[in-house]
This record gives sequence, C-alpha cells and structure tokens, in this order.
Amino acid sequence: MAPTVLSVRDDTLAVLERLGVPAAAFAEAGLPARSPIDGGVVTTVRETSPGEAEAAIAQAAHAFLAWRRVPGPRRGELVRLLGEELRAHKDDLGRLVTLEAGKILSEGLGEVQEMIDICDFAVGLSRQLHGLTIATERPDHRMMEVWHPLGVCGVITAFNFPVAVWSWNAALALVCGDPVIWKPSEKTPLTALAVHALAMRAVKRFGSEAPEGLLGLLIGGRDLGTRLVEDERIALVSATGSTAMGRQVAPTLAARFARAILELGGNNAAIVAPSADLDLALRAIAFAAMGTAGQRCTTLRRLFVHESIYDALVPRLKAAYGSVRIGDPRDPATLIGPLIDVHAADGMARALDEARAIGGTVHGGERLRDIRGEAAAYVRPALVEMPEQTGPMRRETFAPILYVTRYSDLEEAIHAQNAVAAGLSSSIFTRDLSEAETFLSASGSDCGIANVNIGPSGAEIGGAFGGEKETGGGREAGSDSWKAYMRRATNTINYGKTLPLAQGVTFEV
Ligand code: UN1
Repeated sequence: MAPTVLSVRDDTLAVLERLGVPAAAFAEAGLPARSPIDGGVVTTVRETSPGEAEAAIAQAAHAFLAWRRVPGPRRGELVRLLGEELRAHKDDLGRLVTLEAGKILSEGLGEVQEMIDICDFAVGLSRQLHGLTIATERPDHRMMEVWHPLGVCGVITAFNFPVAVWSWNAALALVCGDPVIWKPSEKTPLTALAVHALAMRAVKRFGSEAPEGLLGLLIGGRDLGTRLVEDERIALVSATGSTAMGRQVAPTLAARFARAILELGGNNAAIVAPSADLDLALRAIAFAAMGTAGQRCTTLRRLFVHESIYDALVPRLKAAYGSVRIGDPRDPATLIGPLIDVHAADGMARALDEARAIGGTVHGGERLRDIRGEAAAYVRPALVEMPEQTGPMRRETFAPILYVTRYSDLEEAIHAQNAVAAGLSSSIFTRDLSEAETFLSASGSDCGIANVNIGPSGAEIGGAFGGEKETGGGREAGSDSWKAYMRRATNTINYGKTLPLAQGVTFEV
C-alpha cells in the first residue's frame, strides 16, 4: 500500500506507539489533536491541570538545586543520550512532525536532524562553558568571570517547528545546569508528548543524578504559558510565536526582572541584484517562499527585484508557482503540504484580497478543496506583484504569499527591506562583492540573519538564531547563545597582604 492511502489516524497512532508515548497521555475528554493532512481529530490528549502545573514548577525549582551541582560535562552526557534517542527514532519522529504539522517528509526529518545537531553542539559545549580571566589594576589580585546555572527555564513553542525549537532551548539549558518546563503549541501536542517520552528515556538511562522534575511538559491552552511567564520560580522564558504574543509576555517578564528570549514574527525579504545567478536565485526563492507552505518564521515574504532582470526572473517564478506539487505531505513527490488549519487559509485569502484592492496582481493563492475536503487547508502558494511596498506586504501573514516589487537602486532596496516592523532574516542575490558587503554592513540589512546567495530560511544551528525589532531580539541555538541560560559572576581575589583599592581610593582606618 502506498503511504498516502494509509489513514492519517492509523498512521499517527502507530507512530505514537512506536515512539513510546504512554497511554496515560490520552484522555477521552481531553484536548483534540488534529492532523492538518485531512483536518480531522486523530486522538484526544490529557490536559495538564493547574495543580499539575504547580507541581511541575515546584519540582523543577527543587531539581535546579541538585542539577546545578552536577558537573557540566556530566550534564552533557544526558544530552548525548537524548541525541542518541533522537537518532534512533528519527524516522518515526520526523513522520509524526509530518502528520501533526503537515510538513513534507524531508522537512519533518530535517527538523529532527536539527534537534540532533543541537544535541551534538550542546555536548561539546558542556566542556566549554568558559569564563574569562581579566587584567586587574591591583597588585596580587586576580579578576575573573564565571558562568553559573541560571534556574528553571520555561519554553513556549509554536506549531511550525513543534520539536526543534524545544531542543534548541532544552539542549543548551540542560548543559547549562537548568531544568526545563515546556509548553508546546496546543496545535501540536502529539509531537511534544513523543519528544518528552524520548527525553524521559534518556533521563532513565542517565540514572539517578538527574533529579525528578528536570524536564516538565505542560499540555493545554495559553493559561499554562501565562503561568510560566508569571511564576517567580521561572528564571527565563524562551517564547517563540507571534509578535502579539511577545507583546503580552515581555512586559510581564520585565516587571519581575526575569529573562526573556523572544523569537517573534518575521517579514523576511530578499533582494535580487542585476548580477545574480538567476537559476540559483530561482531555486533559493522557491524553497524559501513556498517551502513549509510558507509557515517558517524565516519564510521569504518580500522580494525586491532589480528592474533590469525583473522580466527574466518573475515569469520563471510564476511558472514555478503554477506547477509546484501540492498535496499529502507523506507523498515523496509533494513539495507543499497543507496549512496548519482553515483559519490560516482564511487569513491568507484576506491578505490577498487586501493586496488586490491596492493594485496587487495575484498569481495563484486559491484554496484547493479537492485535495482532502473542507476541513483541510491546502492552498496554491501565491505570488503577488505589488506596485509598491504597502498594505499586507508590510506585515507577516503566516501563509505562502510572496510579494514582489521592482527596484532601481540598491540603497533604496535596502531601505525598503528594513522599513518593516520585523527584523528576523534577509538575503541578497548578487555576484558583485561591493553589493554583497554593503548589504552585510552596518548600514545594510538590519536583521538578525543576513545571507548572500542563499534564501533567508533554513539556518543551521551553529549560528545564533533570532532577530531584531519586533522579532524580539532573542538569540537561540549556536554561537554564544548559551550565555542567556547562565548567570555571570565577576570574582576578584586578593592573594596579597595589602588592600590596594581600585581607582586609587585611599581609606585608612
Ligand atoms: C522557525 O520558523 O520558528 O532557519 C524556526 C530556519 C529553521 C528554523 C526556523 N532552521 O528556517
């Protein structure tokens, strides 16, 4: 039997069982878990009660006291075991991502690979949580900076990367000495339950050095996320989602001086300059704009094409939009799976109507109801030629819409690229060194990610991931992002017999 004819429900239940999700995770009157493949309810999962949430937080706070004393490289061993579990179950977990989030199989697997990569990174990091020795102005003194575990980390994730974003945070937090409590999107509880089951297997193999409550999971609605944001015992909240969500979370965290890592909306752009390799640009644009059905925060949403190559590029793009394979994401021939739900399709239709009303020419964008009926939200990606950057082009619509405009001068294009509220990711396609460097310079792209000759999406974990302005300013994953999960202490030691004061101050008693 071809995989596409397996019932979504049977497929999902079989994968959940293979991944070892316990029967206790399900309850008849629980939260419905749907698959966007057919829009149907697959099963219902047990929601975390307020009492259980309180117990998870209390346990994690207690776990911190023990975990912070376990040496970093030992903590790394737990993450190494987690990476092993992920490697062993990559196919099933990747398939579950496909079933629950609607990503095509290679992207579902890619997401699990991203988890494995961050585990590898964190294992190495667990031996490199290094501080500094700093020159001191006082004789017979030594000054240094050390990094200590911070406390319990709350992780709030979105449906579109239902497993990888948890792992970016959890792998680093664990090696940094912090317990983690996860509140996944209510649209993707199944992948969260599966990841939690794998993580608990790693904890069990690791043994008794891992305290009870080191990893918590809260299944349910946004009140559980609010709980994490408001609770004094949660030292850091890493939240991924909309800018609207970030606007609620940030002030509450600030009011109690808790740390925030915010990864919010993106309205990512690419500039295609006259010297660009158009074959390469075309492929990069197609993946960045249509891949994951336009539901990455790094998705390419705005394209500025130099007027001299507009007619060479845009007709080819239109052809790609017209012919791309849309359908069941389990079918290896499919490139575009469904949107997460019909609300997303409605939002897309509204944005396209708005664009039309202000002079945009829309190619594609229609709902494809014949693929799996009314409850599933398959759409043809939309390419929208805009006279200028106005209306919906200025904001993020979480759907596959690519707005295209012409430009004549690079400075003007960079200015337009930066003239939106979000600041996550950006690219330029050019073979002109001066243009590439201008784009990457201090007066170039204002985003957290700026690329040359690759699209804005699909970052690898070695770099710091995140963006500026309304994207929230947080950084996750690679580089020195780990420092957010630790507290810094500056230590000065006097090994002499006198007490010289800094800045030449004298104070004789
Ligand atoms: C997200 O959409 O929330 O760079 C994260 C990328 C992926 C991560 C996206 N590595 O597209």
